[in-house]
Amino acid sequence: MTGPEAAELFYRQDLFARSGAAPGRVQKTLFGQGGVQGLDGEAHRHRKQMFMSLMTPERIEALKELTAEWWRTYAQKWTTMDRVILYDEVQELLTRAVCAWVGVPLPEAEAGRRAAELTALFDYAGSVGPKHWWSRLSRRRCESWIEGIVEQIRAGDLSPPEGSAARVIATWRDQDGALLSPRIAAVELLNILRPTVAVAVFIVFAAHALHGFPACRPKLQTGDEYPELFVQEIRRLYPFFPAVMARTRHNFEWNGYRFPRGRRVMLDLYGTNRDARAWDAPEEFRPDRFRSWDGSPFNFIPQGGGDHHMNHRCPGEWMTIELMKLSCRFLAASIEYDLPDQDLRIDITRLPAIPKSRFVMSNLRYAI
Ligand code: HEM
Ligand code: MYR
Repeated sequence: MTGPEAAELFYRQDLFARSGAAPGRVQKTLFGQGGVQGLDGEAHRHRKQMFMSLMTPERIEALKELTAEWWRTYAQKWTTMDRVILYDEVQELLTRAVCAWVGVPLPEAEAGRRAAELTALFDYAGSVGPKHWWSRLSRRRCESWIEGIVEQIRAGDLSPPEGSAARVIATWRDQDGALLSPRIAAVELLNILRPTVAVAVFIVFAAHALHGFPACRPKLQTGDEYPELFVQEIRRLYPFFPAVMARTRHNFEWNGYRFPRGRRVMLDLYGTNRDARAWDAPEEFRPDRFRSWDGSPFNFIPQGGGDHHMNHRCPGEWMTIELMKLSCRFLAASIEYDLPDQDLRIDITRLPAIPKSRFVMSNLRYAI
């Protein structure tokens, strides 16, 4: 299904459920089993509250400060390198920032390996063959790593700060008053670590757009308003999370279509964001269109639609926007770089789609 009207239908909980909706291969890589994505009704709302409680302005501000610090450290390192592959570097940078933010210790010697494993969960989730198996293996490794952390917290051997995601999740009680099993707590903590590293995809898209639309660069260097417009247009137009899935709860009819009970239904996020019923010149990159966007929860849904608390809409949406704004400003205002010859075309044969070259920069200049 595609378009705003279909999106509104898809988020009706009397008609659609999430339990058993995600294919097994996606659960064994991207999502994990037993996490919030597959819950319905009251169990979902209670678990969702755990995520939403981590998204206060103060907590998001703390993540921004940590991330800005790592941008500065990495930029200094990049000035000494011949070629910087932005996609790979930003995965590692975000891994360091988000581990510190959630309260998971990341020894220096492990940072590269953990970044690669967290990346494999989303970067190869849509692959088949050896990459798919590497994604599954990474899921097992990530879950045992984080399960160990949860157990250390519960045993009192590790004490992450009050309000940090590791502490909130390790001590969260489900509706029946029981702690989450260590495995499910790990799946949920990974539901924060993995997608935060995945913001690297959007940051590479932002670098790509800065190159393709150079008139945007000076506007990102000054003022507070433009970065938000620019970031929203990137989230609207670049291809990332293609579709979400649910299952019908009953037989019903809608707009002349018959929906049999138990049928798997996909909502096209990518197409809805470019639907001509909601957007003028939908294929054009025009950040200014967001000055007059109506704020509908169903026409602009790169991270799902509906309500953040009541539906499955992404709880990390504000975090994503803030991390992107910060990163766009840094790319536009704090560093200068050249682009060596490379293939910048977006490779739409992979999931997520990224520029074929992974965005290579050279001769990077950074004045502290
Ligand atoms: C759910 C996209 C970043 C945590 C979702 C959904 C999408 C999505 C499409 C499903 C919506 C639905 O089923 O209706 C993205 C994209 C991101 C991103 C493209 C960019 C990298 C984040 C971040 C977090 C996060 C930074 C960190 C907290 C989650 C969780 C869910 C979710 C926990 C499940 C929510 C639920 O089932 O109620 N995301 N997300 N995501 N996202 Fe994100
Ligand atoms: C997340 O990690 O939850 C957010 C970003 C991940 C995007 C991954 C895109 C590939 C999805 C493959 C499964 C598609 C299901 C229709």
